[in-house]
Amino acid sequence: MTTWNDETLFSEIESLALDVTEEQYRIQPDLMDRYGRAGFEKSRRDTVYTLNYLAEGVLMDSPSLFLHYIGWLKQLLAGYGLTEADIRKKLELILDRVRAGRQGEMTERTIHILEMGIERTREPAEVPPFIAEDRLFGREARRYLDALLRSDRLGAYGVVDEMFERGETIRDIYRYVFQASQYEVGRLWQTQQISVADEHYCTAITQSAMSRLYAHWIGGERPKRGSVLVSACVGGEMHEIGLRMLTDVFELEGWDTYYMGANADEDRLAETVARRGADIVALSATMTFHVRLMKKLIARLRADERLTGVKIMVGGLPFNVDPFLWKRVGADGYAPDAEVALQEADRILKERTIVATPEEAGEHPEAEGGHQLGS
Ligand code: B12
Repeated sequence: MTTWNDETLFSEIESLALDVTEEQYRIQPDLMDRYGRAGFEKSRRDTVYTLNYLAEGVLMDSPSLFLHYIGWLKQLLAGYGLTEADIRKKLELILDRVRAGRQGEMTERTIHILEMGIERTREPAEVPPFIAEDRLFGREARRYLDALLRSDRLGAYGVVDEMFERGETIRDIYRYVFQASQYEVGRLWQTQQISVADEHYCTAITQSAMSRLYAHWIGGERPKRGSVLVSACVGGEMHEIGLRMLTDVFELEGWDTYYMGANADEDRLAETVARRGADIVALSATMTFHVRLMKKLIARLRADERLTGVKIMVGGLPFNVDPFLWKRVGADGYAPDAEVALQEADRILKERTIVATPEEAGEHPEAEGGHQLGS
């Protein structure tokens, strides 16, 4: 039996997942009848995810990261006919192995978080819709998403054009139409109301709708505030639209921004931050199992003597789940969305001005301003 202890927190995940899945299929042979060999493989893969979320919750001392995942898993698996008792059984089998390998503080924490996870399976896990017609721009968001879901690209563009022509701001279109519809697309995928292909299609059209809007504002008149933002997703992270929206909102507000997109290379990021003379680096992670990479990346940036005085802001799903997580990864600030991020950036920069040495507070002569996409 593979066990779990302080040293093997991550290294044994694959074999532990196999062991637990085999045991569950032995105890519940009906699972093989219902889902076959392919179902077994999916279950093993899900267990790898479960253990990664667990390990991340343990390392970050953040039970809520794991508890949020259990709620999400419960809703996801319900679509496949798996019950909360099935999830509980899996967690109990993991708990047995953690207890068997018991040693040290991390193991204690793991047991505690797992026990809470087992309780969490008993609670409701419904995610309410992200679009409601009685919310601000709710009708537009509804029409936009409906167009996407019937593969009507021009219809979706039409909703955006209509809003833009009647004077709604790009910031509002991003927030109330694009962000809301992306969240709703995620919910529809999770509850098996749409396929992965549908989700990819909706996302691609939203990316193109954002790009179409650039023609209206990139390169045009805008306020200039002389602050520089470099933004990137932590290594392995593919979710980049939220960070792109945030970067655009900063650009609209007069920042010079440099967007490095998904899956950023650490050395290139550090190099870019130094070369652009960034005031703030915005780092994004959506998948919880990237949080420890975020912590490592921040430590790496802090250790770079070219980057003294550069401030680091973080965001993305796990930081919204645990609003204190940003402190634990060593960031200077966090915001739940692009709008709040603007205020948070001001707060961070004000704080820097108060404590900065004269050199740190100075201008960045080498900074090359201007909004640039891609890396
Ligand atoms: C599109 C999408 C994808 C696309 C991403 C394409 C792209 N170019 O970005 C692809 C297909 C790659 C993808 C893959 C996966 N995805 Co996905 N994806 C989504 C989806 C539907 C939309 C993401 C999005 O555009 N959101 C809209 C933006 C505007 O919102 P946001 O990211 O939250 O950003 C805002 C704030 O968080 C904040 N913010 C973000 N970054 C930062 C940074 C700073 C510094 C600050 C201050 C603020 C900040 O400001 C942003 C703007 O307001 C979400 C659903 C969701 N709820 O987000 C699922 C979702 C995130 N995906 C999910 C999953 C499970 C996956 C996969 C594991 C699926 C799989 N089995 O392969 C993979 C993992 C890939 C990886 N390793 O990264 C789950 C995650 C669940 C969980 N509990 O962790 C979600 C929530 C779907 C769901 N409801 O189940 N996905």
